[in-house]
Amino acid sequence: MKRETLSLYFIMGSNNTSEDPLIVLEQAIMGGVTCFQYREKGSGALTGIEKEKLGRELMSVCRKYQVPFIVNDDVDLAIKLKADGVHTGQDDQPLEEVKKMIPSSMITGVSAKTLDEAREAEKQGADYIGVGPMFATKTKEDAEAPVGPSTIQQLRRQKITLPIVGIGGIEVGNAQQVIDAGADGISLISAISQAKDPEQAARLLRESISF
Ligand code: TPS
Repeated sequence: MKRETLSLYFIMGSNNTSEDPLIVLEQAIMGGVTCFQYREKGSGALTGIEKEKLGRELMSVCRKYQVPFIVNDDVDLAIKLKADGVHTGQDDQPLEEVKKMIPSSMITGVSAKTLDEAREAEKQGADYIGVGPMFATKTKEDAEAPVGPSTIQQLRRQKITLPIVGIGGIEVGNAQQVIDAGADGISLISAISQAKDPEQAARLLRESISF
């Protein structure tokens, strides 16, 4: 995948906003979001047919603007919707198995924060890794302690060449640190989904980073 696709990688599920997620996503894309992940997780998350319906609707917003649509964790849903990609965490299905289920054209992303996890992701053919939490985050209920941008710097020093996005607690004031550490982009939920003006929030985030 092109590294530029990861510049401003927005993630959202129905419980990350009090507004209509379809409108939030469209505004965020207008503000410069380059990639989107549908992550329907945590308290009050939709399941079954409702989860599928919202996924379909969010995907059609992405398609309108040619922004890649990636599904978190749910490989079956990604296949069913013909999503552009699927993202898995270390506690989810191993990428090796996921790869056997999906078309070879589908983007695969993995959460990784140690050198071993990053090397494994690379070996299994991940297209990118998400490294974090960079900073303290309230969004992920099971989030571990922040690992900081220096983790990305270390992965680069150890010759991890995969595209990397930093994630967790990223906002305008700390985004450039993540890029300076060697990331290809920033990934975030609340800085956009909880913003009063998601379009402006996305624009300010995009303007706060340079490569
Ligand atoms: C690309 N993850 C790590 S921290 C976090 C999530 C969802 C919360 C961020 O929220 N990398 C990618 N996708 C993922 N789903 C993860 C990692 C896992 P906030 O920006 O509000 O702090």
